[in-house]
Amino acid sequence: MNAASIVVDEKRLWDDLMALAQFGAREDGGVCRHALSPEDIAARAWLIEKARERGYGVVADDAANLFITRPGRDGALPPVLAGSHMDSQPAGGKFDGAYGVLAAFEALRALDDAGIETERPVTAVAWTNEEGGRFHVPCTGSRAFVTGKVPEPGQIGEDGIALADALRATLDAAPDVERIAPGFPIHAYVEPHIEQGPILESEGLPIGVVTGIQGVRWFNVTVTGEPGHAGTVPQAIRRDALQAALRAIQSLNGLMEDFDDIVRFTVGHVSVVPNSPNTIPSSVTFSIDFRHPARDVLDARAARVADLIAEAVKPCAAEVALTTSMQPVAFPDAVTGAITKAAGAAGLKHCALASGAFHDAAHIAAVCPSGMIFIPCRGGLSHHPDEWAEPADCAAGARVLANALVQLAT
Ligand code: HGY
Ligand code: MN
Ligand code: MN
Repeated sequence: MNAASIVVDEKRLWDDLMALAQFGAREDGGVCRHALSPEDIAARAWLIEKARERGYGVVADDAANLFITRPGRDGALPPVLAGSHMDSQPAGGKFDGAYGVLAAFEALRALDDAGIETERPVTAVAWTNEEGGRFHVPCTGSRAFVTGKVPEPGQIGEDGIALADALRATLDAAPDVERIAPGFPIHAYVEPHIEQGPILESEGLPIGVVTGIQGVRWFNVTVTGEPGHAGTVPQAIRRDALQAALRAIQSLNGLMEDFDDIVRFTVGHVSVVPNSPNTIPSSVTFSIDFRHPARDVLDARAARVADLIAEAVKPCAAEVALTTSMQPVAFPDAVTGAITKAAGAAGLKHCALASGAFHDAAHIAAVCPSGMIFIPCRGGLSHHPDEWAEPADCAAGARVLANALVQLAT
């Protein structure tokens, strides 16, 4: 039986995707499954049970990354990993992250069904807190795996709970899952994911072979002014933190201007204190998400952010913290080639494309040859309740993954 003939079970995968979407289901059809939340804990328990039904090994590390392993002929060899994340955006969809974890799990079952034995173990992984929706430093799990320790365990989530406490509660909820330290040798990593962009759908292609991921800089900015009565304090002496923040964002728009439309600059999170219509804002916190494929552009513009904000907010003050920095990554031929070969063997049209979104693969690429498989999503829409992928495309991506895993694990 060769890898090209692997058949995944489209219905089994689709049923799993719809079942996982129930954990944190929103009334509008989307998903809100914050990292380490009760919904995430329940989803993990659901997946652990399915893995045990198959006799796969299940372990979790200190960052609550979940590893589900199908044995290979030589258990001493570093495994090939495949997966993504199960946490979602607050108004997220059914497929971002979830597809990658379940496509990897389906690939393990497809290898069972095809009676294929690999040389190396093959492991499906669910990384913790990729999105950063609750704990604002994203990719907690994949960073922990690469560095050997949980990043910023003291960071406080949107709900006031510290990351370390949320991790402990999650791990304690599955006491029978063996615990390991973060990080172990892996041979290769493949992350299946929806494209979160329009290219594959507009080109009518079921598979994207991802060439790399653009770089990212996240900042957290706190502007401090003076509270006061909206009806009595003269404009001339106000230190209005919100007006100052608006000036800063306007200046940042100038810094991030790009006639080639390659720069991606977003202020997506703003909080105002005391957030009352008739009180002058005393403090405003806002996020900066800045992305670009070229490191020199990232470095040059990121270096100017703090000074530009300090000038723009006067007479208010500002604190600017760089909270996330991901360098652009290019995936090696060893993995992109295996994915391309797998797509060809499955008779699936495909193209090479870069990822505008970041993924755990951006970190894992630092410790082993990594790559990604994209499938189309409707209208390129993601980070939205209406996010959608077709069952046939979900299955096609899992089939390419299974074939690529056999190549990489043998
Ligand atoms: O923000 C991102 O690029 C990813 O989807 N979390
Ligand atoms: Mn994702
Ligand atoms: Mn996402």
